[in-house]
Amino acid sequence: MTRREFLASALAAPATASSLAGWVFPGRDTLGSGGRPATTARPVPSPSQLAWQRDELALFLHFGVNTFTDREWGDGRESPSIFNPAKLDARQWARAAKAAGFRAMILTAKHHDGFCLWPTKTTDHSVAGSPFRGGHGDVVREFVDACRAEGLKPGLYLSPWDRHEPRYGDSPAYNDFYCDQLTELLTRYGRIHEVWFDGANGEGPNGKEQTYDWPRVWALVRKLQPEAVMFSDAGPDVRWIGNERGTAGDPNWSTVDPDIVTFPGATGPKVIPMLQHGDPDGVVWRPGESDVSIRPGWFYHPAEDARVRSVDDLVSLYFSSVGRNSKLLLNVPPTREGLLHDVDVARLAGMRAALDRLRASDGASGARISRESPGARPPALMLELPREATVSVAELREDIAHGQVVARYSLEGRASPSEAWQPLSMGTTIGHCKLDRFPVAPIRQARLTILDALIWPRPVTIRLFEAA
Ligand code: FUL
Repeated sequence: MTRREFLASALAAPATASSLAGWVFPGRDTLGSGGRPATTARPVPSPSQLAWQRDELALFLHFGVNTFTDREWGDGRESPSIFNPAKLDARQWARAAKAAGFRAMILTAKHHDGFCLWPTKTTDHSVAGSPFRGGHGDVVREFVDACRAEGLKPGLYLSPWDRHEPRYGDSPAYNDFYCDQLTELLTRYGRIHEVWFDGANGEGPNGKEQTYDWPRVWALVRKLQPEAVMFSDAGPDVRWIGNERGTAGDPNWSTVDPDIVTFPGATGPKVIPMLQHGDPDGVVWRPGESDVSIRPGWFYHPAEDARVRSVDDLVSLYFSSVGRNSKLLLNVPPTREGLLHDVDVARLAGMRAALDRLRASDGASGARISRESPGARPPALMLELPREATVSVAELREDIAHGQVVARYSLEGRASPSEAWQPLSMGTTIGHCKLDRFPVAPIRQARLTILDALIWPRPVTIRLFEAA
């Protein structure tokens, strides 16, 4: 069946000073949220944050000694001699990612076991002590080169928690060690686009206690790679979405109150809600990244070859992450050979094909767009399709370069002007991308109404698709 896409771009309402006068969205005491006047500047993304979000899809690669021990968390006592991915081909990873429409890849340069995938001067616990490429290998180098060769942006994960390094727990000494490792990674390999700080710590009550120096770490990254975004529970540039299921909150604001989650691994009753939903009144722009694995584990386990997510499942992940104003960081772990598994590669390709089919246009996208009535309050937008269509997916986008403001909307459709409007979907936030699925409805006209917004909304882009 053909999938048709309608309605390229549409205007919700102009944001002029005069159009703001006298209009208050229901439930807001002024046009600004939380009592702020509408003219108060709201947070907007930095150029790096904007580019990061527009990439929409990044591939996560968990790879290391766990790949060879069949574990998820190594204990740091693994011998480097077990690391020998005989057919490692980072170009194969990059080609699969690119073909599936991913724009970035993030590699675990070091996981909690402390084993380093690059020949570091900071420890012997690295590829330099392994049989890989005769002890002269550098997985980080091959990864970065492969990214560049395929036009993908490289990112690196450097686990703060380190179960091998004896200095872990001697806070100042380990912080020096950790910053030395970061310095190597951020000075040897050219531009790195994302630095990933994990919040996990499984030391337990009698374990080692390490106090990280996050201000120092973040300042070091800023100095060495000013255009990289830093990920952690606490950002500072992009935040963890609060679960590892690939599901962003609804609503999902890209702004947060920075006083709720102040360091990676922070706990407290307000932490997960803030990560999941953000805060419309938050003073910091810190969009959410949804990390999830294509398999049950983060690392490759042969026993999970039959448990790779289906194409439908991957498409659902796209809807619940990218389609909720988040970014999808999908983990696809290399095998012991150093290759992405055929099944995983096929599922990635299937996901791409399904998303392309969804978005494919048959040339029927010449819908007319009109304001329902000039100066409509609340702002509404009417769309005239060139013919009747059975739509079941809507894609809405705010231009987040100017911030995020829509708090609630409704989408309706009808087959002819003489009929009553029927609800298609209701939603809260839109942000960079909002995807709604709804029961197939034959319509000729559609109407988007912005029911609530922090300030008067700028143009919203609408597209309607036939999903099946
Ligand atoms: C978690 C880690 O403990 C997992 O092993 C994995 O790296 C995941 C992405 O983050 O906190």
